[in-house]
Amino acid sequence: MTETGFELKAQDGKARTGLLRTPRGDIRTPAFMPVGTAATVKGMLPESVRETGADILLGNTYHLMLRPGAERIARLGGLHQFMNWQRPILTDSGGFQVMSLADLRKLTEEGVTFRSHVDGSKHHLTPEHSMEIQRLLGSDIVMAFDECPALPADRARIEESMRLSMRWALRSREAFGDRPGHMLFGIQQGGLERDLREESARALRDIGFEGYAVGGLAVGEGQEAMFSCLDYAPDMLPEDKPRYLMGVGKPDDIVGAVKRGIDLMDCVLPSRSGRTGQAWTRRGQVNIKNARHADDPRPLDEDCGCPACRSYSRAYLHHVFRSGEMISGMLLTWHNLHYYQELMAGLRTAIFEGTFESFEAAFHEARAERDI
Ligand code: PRF
Ligand code: ZN
Repeated sequence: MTETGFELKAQDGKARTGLLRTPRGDIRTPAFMPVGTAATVKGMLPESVRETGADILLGNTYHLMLRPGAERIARLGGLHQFMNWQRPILTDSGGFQVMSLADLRKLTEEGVTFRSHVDGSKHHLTPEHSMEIQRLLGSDIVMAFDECPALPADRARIEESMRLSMRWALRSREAFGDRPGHMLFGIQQGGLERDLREESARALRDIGFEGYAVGGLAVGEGQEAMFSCLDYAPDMLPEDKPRYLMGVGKPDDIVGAVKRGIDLMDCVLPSRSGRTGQAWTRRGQVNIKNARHADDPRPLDEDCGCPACRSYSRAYLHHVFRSGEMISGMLLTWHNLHYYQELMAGLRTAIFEGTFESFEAAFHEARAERDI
């Protein structure tokens, strides 16, 4: 069987580019993972997601355990087969989604008890159960089970939560064991407290993982505070392993995170905002709902090669959005995912060529023009 592994190819400042190898294909880093929560990237065929340039998707333990159930997906050949995506899949472990989506949550040392947001049924999730569900799904990159407090929070709450997450990280490692071809990632917590981030990183390094996530950011602290934390947090994690910033972010968050040594990211933003009429382009954000697009024959972005920009006008995109037509979300999601993947490709090339600084300057400059 093909081994998994992480190969760094070049570094420019703290920014890195490389390849994360899995038996289901290589992931070019820095990488953006589109979110396929319910076994679909909403509004996109898997082959279209691939056409945008994605090497890997993110799936969710929480949603899939509730509906249609991990055992059912396993019986149907696993998540890749079920959703018709044969490339790598990373699954989040469920704790974060329980805390943000489920009802009547109860947290103990053992795990978390909650009621489903779908039908109110009662469920229990522990590190061991999360590892079993992610195994049944056939996930290539499995996330350790953790807990993440929203910010701002008291230091005492952040400290207690981080230590619980580190005990759960050890239980996740023990339950996952050694599964050739699959990887387990630990998740650093500790809020914006540098010493807690260090304690968390040390605990994770002692356990040993195939990759490391920076968790607990983009939960209400704002970009400036997040960047201050990213100025040191990734440096605490092993240099020779991939570093994943969970749930981030806007295009400028991504550029800033990569600059600080992050290799993997995921966010619902390009797909979700596509469905609400928001487009992301190199010239900034476009709200296609706006009446000023109603007579505009130009494409969304003259420089974009996606189907929405190649074949349709802003006037058409405006019309189908206003009419509530399904193609509106499909076209804007395609465009947004295409834009995100082009951004990642640009970052990888810039790091490889040692031109990150000028790439970053051009990125900010183009957005400042705002002719849209
Ligand atoms: N932990 C897990 N998933 C997450 C987060 C986390 O801290 C975040 C925080 N941005 C997003 N998704 N398991
Ligand atoms: Zn486009």
